[in-house]
Amino acid sequence: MSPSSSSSSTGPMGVAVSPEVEAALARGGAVVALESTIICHGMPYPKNLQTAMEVEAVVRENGAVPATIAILNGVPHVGLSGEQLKSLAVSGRQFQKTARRDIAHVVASGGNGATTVSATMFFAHKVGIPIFVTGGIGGVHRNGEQTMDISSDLTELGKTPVTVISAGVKSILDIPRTLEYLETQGVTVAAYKTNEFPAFFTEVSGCKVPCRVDSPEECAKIIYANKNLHLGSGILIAVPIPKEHAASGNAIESAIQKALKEAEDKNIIGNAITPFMLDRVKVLTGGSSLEANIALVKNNALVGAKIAVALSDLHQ
Ligand code: PSU
Ligand code: MN
Repeated sequence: MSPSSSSSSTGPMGVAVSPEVEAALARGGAVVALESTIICHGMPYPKNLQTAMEVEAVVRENGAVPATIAILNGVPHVGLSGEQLKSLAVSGRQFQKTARRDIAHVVASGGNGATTVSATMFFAHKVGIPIFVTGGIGGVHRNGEQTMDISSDLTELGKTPVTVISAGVKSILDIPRTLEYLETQGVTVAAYKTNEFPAFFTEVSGCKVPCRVDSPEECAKIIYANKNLHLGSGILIAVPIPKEHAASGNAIESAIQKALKEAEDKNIIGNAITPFMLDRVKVLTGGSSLEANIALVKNNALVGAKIAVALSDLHQ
């Protein structure tokens, strides 16, 4: 299925913004950016389409306009039509996973790109969207001190003033080092209604964060201060998985530990480790990791939309 162009026109920045998103931005309304790697590479069809549509619906129900971001036929799009969303979901891995380093190449070759957190932040900032919701961000991989496998999501957070709402990072990564790296990059890391940084499928990681926030309004004030001072860096708001899904989260966590041991025994390293881990975790949990993943993304969308509304109110 090849993506079709929508009524969006490509603006002077070479980015096509949908009419709905453009209108919301013009009136200073609440807009929430959403990434597309999670659709094309993170979930199977048709669950990915169903989730993408539900996440957009949650954003709308809470008073904000969703802006899913992807590169279609070489043109970065901010805000997708239902038809475009479907094309992404059906195409899946045919859309190239596009981080910051891949953007120029995908655009120059007229390709189709599913944007990761780093690339989505870049485009969100370019068009003036300050809030971005996802499931989990990339981080420092285990043994990252040797492999130097550190996600460009972390450097993007250091240099792009967009607030990312996520459920923390998966424990297949090195969470303490991920937090150290974010500190080095000058990223404000806040945990939502908790003192601990969550580990995606579970509420706990054993890592405390210095900043705790308890309401969307409190988050909005931090974002406002960051903007007023021209700090130029991003903010990560870590929202724990909802309690009712954390039980299955604990089972998933033990599957992760088992898969990590298997990877070590089999000496699986480098870029083979993430696909190996994700596949093993899915098999070992009988697919329940996917359901927990969907639940936490929708919860992040709810919190993110409320933050976007609170921020827009502060600006009025
Ligand atoms: N973590 C998840 N789910 C995801 C990703 C990360 O729990 O889908 C995706 C996001 O798009 C993120 C990217 O930006 O993977 C990070 O990839 P890498 O580690 O190659 O930087
Ligand atoms: Mn990497």
